[in-house]
Amino acid sequence: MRKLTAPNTRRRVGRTSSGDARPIRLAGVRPGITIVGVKDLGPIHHPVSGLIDLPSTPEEWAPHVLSAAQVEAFERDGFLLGVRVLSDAQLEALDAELEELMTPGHAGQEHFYEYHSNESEDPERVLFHALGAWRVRPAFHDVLWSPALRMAAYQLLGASPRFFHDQLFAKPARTGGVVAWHQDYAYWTWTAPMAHLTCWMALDDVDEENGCLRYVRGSHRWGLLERPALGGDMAALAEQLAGEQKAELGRSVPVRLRRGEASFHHPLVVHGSHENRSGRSRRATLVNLFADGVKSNMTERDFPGTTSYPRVALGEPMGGEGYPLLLDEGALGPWLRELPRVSG
Ligand SMILES: O=C(O)CCC(=O)C(=O)O
Repeated sequence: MRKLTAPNTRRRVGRTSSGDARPIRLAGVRPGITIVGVKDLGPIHHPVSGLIDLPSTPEEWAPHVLSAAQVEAFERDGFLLGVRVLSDAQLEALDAELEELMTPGHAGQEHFYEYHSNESEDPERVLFHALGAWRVRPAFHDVLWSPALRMAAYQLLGASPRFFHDQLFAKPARTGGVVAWHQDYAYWTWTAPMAHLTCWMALDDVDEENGCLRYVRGSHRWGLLERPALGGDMAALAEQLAGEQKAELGRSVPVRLRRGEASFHHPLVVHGSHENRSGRSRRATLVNLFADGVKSNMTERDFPGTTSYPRVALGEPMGGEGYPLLLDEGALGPWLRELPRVSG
């Protein structure tokens, strides 16, 4: 395990996989001495925090099932807004963990796939972006097993959902930066075929003032475009668009959500977000998923940055320790196939 250098000699408090606070072991007491990082939660494929209900019967799942109208809206628009996913207890735990995770040098930072304290290309702006929190702290680990997320993922993928990776995006009050217009699959072609989905969960109330996410309705039918730099020029993607598509970009839909609510989007839907000039922060956690059976398309020479993801050999199904199956259609029973879902 890679070790972190302790910034000072103070004892730090971390969380065990059961969610209890405990001191993180220090290998030394002087500045410059190493500390041993937190346990990697990645190999644990069940909730560990005590914050998650695990429904098993159709009756227990029922409150989390999307209606036929919601599934149709997703198919038509490429996104679905306003699904409550996170409980108050989860939100409280996530707040505490996120504050710690946003401090560079925190215990367990070595388990992130990517960690950018600031990915904004504008020196006046800040965009925190990190992938891998699920391996580092229990409440973020357990977000994957939130029942509303798992059921919506099944219905919107039309197949058993498998976890791909998570993301944290945080824009501080007043100085928060943009996320340039993009399509997610442009960064994910190292997994194929395209059968992916994103769940974007608000950790603050979000609206136009604090730089909420915005979707371009129907853009999931535009085909795959070149990927821009996420923290770069908001409008860079427009260079690839035809006139009517540019007009649609101008009519993008603001994703107004209450804290704890989520939106879901298709891997080709064009989305992005403006600066946060308000006095409120804008924090979010995302879970990216794909249908069970999606394969690794990763060759050695492509896709810089992907080497920090759990490795799956070219042509093999994405699975194993890094990619847990979140809902097994075969195991849950025939009632599941009667639910409204996109035709996979
Ligand atoms: O949070 C944002 O503004 C951007 C999110 C994003 O890029 C995504 O959902 O893929």
